[in-house]
Amino acid sequence: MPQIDANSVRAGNRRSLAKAITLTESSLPAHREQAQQLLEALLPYTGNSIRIGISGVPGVGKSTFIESFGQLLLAAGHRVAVLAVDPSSPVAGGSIMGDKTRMEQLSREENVFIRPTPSGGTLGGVAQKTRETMLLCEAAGYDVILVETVGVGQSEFQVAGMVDFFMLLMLPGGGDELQGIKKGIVELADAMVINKSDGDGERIAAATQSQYQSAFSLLRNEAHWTPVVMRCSALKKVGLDEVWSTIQSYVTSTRSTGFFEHRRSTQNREWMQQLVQAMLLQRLKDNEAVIAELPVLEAEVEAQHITPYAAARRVIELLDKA
Ligand SMILES: Nc1nc2c(ncn2[C@@H]2O[C@H](COP(=O)(O)OP(=O)(O)O)[C@@H](O)[C@H]2O)c(=O)[nH]1
Ligand SMILES: [Mg+2]
Repeated sequence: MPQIDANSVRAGNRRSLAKAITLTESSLPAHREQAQQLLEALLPYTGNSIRIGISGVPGVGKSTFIESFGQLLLAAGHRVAVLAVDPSSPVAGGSIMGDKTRMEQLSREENVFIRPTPSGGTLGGVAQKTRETMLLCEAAGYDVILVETVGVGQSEFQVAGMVDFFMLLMLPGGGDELQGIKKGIVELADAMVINKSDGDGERIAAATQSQYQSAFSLLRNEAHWTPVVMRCSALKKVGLDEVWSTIQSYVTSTRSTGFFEHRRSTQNREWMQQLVQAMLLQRLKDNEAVIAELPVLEAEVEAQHITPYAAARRVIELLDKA
C-alpha cells in the first residue's frame, strides 16, 4: 500500500481518508506501523467533534434515526461521519452496508462519510479500529461522529467507552428487560429516546417516557449531568431537534465544568490499558516456548500434578525468557 499523505486526509480528501482507514484496519505489521505514523501525525488535528453513541436492540430504528438525524445535522452545517461497532459482522462491510438502504439519502450527501463496521477479530479489535477511524474522520474535518452499535454482545459497552454522549433508543411500551436491553446499559445512557412515537405508538411512547423519567430520577444522580428521557419518530422526523439541542446542552454544560475533557482523558487511559492487555495476550500467543509448553502444562493441571497457579507462573516465566 502506498504511503498516505496526512495533509490530503486533513484536506478532506475522501479517497485518502478511506485509504487511511483501510490501513488502520489491516492486520499486517507493516500496515499497522504506517497507520500508527499517520495517526501520530494527525493526532494534533483530532478531537474537534462531538462523538455520539447510538445503541438499542435490533429493529428499534437506529439506522432510520441516523438517516433522519444526519440530515438535521447537515442542515445545521455539520459534517457527519457514521461508524459502527458490530462484532457479529462476519464479512467486510457487514450490516451497516445493508443499512445503507436505510441511509439512502444520507449516503449520497457530500458532507457525510459512512464507514461500515471493521470486520474480523475480537470485539476489542473491532472497537480499536473504530476508535482509530473516529480520529481519522475528525482530522478530515467531520465534526459530528455517530457510532452505531448493533446491540449484540458487549458492543454497547465498547461504544459507551468511546463517545462523549451515549444514547439509548427504546421502543414504546415495556421495560428494558422486556425489550431485551442488557443489564448495565441503561445506567450508561446520557439520554434515552423512545422511538416510533407516531401513529398508534405515540400514546404508548408517552407512557413509556414518563415511566422512565421517574425511574431515571432514582437511578443516576451525578452532579455533571442528569440523564434525559425523550421521545421521537425517526420515520416522521419528529422530536429530533430536541435530541440535538439536548446533546448541545450536554456539551456546553460539561465543557464548562471540565467533565467533557475529563471523560475523554479517562477513556484514553482505559483504551491504553486495554491495549496493553491485548498486546500482552498477543505476545503469549506468538511465543514459541509457550505454544510448545502450554498443552503440557494444561494436561498437568487437569491431572492435578501441579497447581493452576504454578502452571500460570511457569507460562509467564517462559515469556520473560523470550
Ligand atoms: N413507525 C415507525 N417505524 C420506524 C421508526 N423508525 C424506524 N422504524 C421502522 O423500524 C424498522 C427497523 O428500523 P431500523 O432503522 O432498521 O432499525 P435498527 O435495526 O435499529 O437499525 C424499519 O422497518 C423502520 O422503517 C419510527 O420512528 N416510526
Ligand atoms: Mg441498523
